[in-house]
Amino acid sequence: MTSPPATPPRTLTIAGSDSGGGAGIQADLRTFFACGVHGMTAITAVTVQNSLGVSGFHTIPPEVVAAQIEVVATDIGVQAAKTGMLATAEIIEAIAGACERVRIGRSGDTPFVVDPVSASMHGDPLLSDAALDALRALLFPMASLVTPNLDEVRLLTGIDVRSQGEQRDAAKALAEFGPQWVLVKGGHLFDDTECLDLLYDGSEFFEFVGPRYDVKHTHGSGDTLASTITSALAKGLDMVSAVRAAKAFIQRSVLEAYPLGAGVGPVSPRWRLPDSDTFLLEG
Ligand code: PXL
Repeated sequence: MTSPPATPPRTLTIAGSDSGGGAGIQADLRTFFACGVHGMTAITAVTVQNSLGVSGFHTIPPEVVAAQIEVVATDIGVQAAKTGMLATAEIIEAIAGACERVRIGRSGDTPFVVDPVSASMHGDPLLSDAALDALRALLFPMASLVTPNLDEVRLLTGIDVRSQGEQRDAAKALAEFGPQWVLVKGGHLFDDTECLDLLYDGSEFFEFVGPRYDVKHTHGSGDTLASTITSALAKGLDMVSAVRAAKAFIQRSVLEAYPLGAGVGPVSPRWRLPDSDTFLLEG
């Protein structure tokens, strides 16, 4: 008799659903799968969305968001968690309470990646203005890592980053809110020929430089990066190694992005599954 497969590391995404399958929960789950971890979900909101943008969303009651976190953590266990679209201050308060109770985050023992998603790539808001305060005050101090892009940096700190020097200033300002690590993603510095992601632990900077790809289809790239880092942390990598591995993973996934609908298509981790095109056809 062969022994049953071992249980993989478990990861939890606390995020919104994208009906178009490009970003949010859907991007997180396929990234978790491609990274060899078991993905679980606490859904915060259901967006009405296609490749052209978000036309509306419906939020889940805060106590239901909290309950999703608590039931999976107490039964299945969580080796690392992440957040995406959180929508409202009330949902953020419920998440902070639930994560505290099940020891997700800095005061517990489970790494916690907070991706401060504020808007879709088309500019549709995914977080209320009132929720920015809750994000900074309640979730940032619990975070092992925060992963803002430059639009989110501007909303969170007021710093309008135009250069790599200002990227450092932003990292320092974000560290003041209490996360253990800050990753300021430079993807939106469109004039730079390279793409610098800057990691900071409050004293030391680590630079991750990659090529800037001129691609149209980048939907879900931030979610995919954060869920790859979460998967790597769940597997026991240290933060610098996790970010390095995730940067390589997202670069390849951006190159594999495909067109979808009339708008912007998603980045794709399908390259991790080499025979997925032919498997079902070979019989
Ligand atoms: O990529 C950020 C993001 C996260 N979560 C949801 C989204 C988006 C962007 O559109 O729709 C649900």
